[in-house]
Amino acid sequence: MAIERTLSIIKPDAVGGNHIGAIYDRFEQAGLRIVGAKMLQLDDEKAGGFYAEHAERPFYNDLKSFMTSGPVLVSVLEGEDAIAKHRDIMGATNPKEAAEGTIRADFANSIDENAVHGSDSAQSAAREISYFFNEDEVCPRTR
Ligand code: RTP
Ligand code: MG
Repeated sequence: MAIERTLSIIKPDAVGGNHIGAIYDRFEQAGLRIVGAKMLQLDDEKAGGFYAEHAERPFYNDLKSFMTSGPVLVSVLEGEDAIAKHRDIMGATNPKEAAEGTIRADFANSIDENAVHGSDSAQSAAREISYFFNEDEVCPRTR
């Protein structure tokens, strides 16, 4: 299995709920390494550009409002099969449909405020990592 990188966001509801440590623990327990991290207050333009693929969807404005409602923690996670592994431990978009023990089942309240984001493909991961991080802000592990 290939070593991959994926972009993770702990969304404003989970940052506000004080769940950063619990969610990072899930990543590390799953064998994912945090190789980049920063806390950001997004504005409408930065959140909108990130979710540009959803610009025509009815929930786009609500999604931007939510994502700018408080700080987010953006991280680059690295590990074997990291993109799919991260999506697995996040759980389904709608927490009501998320499998038991997943991050969204345990920390999200609704489909609109669902605690975390994870890249959904290698192509998205590459775009999303470079959207938030310069190359020198991602630190490969040396030990
Ligand atoms: P994300 O991008 O945030 O990781 O979530 P996802 O891949 O599981 O879901 P996606 O289809 O990319 O949708 C992005 C975010 O938009 C909101 N959404 N609302 N009301 C709806 O039908 C609906 N569908 C999507 C969710 O908050 C989702 O996380
Ligand atoms: Mg998505």
